[in-house]
Amino acid sequence: MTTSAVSSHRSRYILSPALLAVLILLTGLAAACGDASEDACNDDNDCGSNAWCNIQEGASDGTCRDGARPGSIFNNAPDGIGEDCDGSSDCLGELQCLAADRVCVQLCVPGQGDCGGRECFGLTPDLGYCDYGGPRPEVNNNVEPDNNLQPGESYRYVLLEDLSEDVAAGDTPGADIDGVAIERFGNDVAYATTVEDYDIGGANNAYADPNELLGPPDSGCTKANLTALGGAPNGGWVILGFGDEVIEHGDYIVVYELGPTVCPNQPTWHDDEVAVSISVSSHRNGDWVLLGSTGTGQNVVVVP
Ligand SMILES: [Ca+2]
Ligand SMILES: [Ca+2]
Ligand SMILES: [Ca+2]
Repeated sequence: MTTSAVSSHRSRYILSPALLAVLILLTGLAAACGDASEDACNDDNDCGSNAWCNIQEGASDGTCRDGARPGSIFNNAPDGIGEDCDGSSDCLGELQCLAADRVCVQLCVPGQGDCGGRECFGLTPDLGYCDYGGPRPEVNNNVEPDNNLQPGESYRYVLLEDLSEDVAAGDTPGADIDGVAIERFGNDVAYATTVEDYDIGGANNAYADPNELLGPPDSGCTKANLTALGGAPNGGWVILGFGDEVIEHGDYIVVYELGPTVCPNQPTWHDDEVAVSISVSSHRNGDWVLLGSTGTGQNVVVVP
């Protein structure tokens, strides 16, 4: 990667961890408080994390509407919920394939009551999925990670789940990730060394090799040496290992997702939202602990 790209990455870590945490919190609040109603849009990415783009049939653009995109399950496709899937193309209507369980689910916004009386299991504060009658999800966003550890166990694996609906973005559908780091006291102490499991899709995805996620970021903020996860509708998840390095309380997980946050020299790129979980296990159905998600203006999550 180029020297200038290195300095743009490194300059972010002059911030103290405490200040960075505050900035992350403020970024989240700003997103939560934003009112996207009536903003012009071409797709959901134009409307932020808690709104959707309403385009009338035959029109080329539309207006943002707050909240989750209305699902179609209550009027025409109820039998798709809970069915097995490998990617969201296997699911009916606007149902999405939940990577952790490989079943079709309806997305929802926690607390908005948009699951028709069923519970909305939150993946992030702004996004979740409606209870589909299966086993309680193993991704738990309400625990202290350290409380989940048995004696002798350590968190060693990171699960990234693409939350982006940006699947029509040419040959890089979904989140565009150069590398993943464990950061401690302002330094990247380890980069991913192994791809344990993955589901990366997208019919036109020219960047589907998950090995591009390994090692230090090397894209130089160009369209190279990256993995496009494919977007949530195409599966879009990967489990990475870090060799002997363990993930500790107070660490940051840094996702080098190629967008304006990581690459200020690319203001037209998108920051794509990615859910980040950790586990002691490399198994896809392991006991994953959701740390949070990256997205607009933010490419790190904190290990509490
Ligand atoms: Ca992309
Ligand atoms: Ca790379
Ligand atoms: Ca991106």
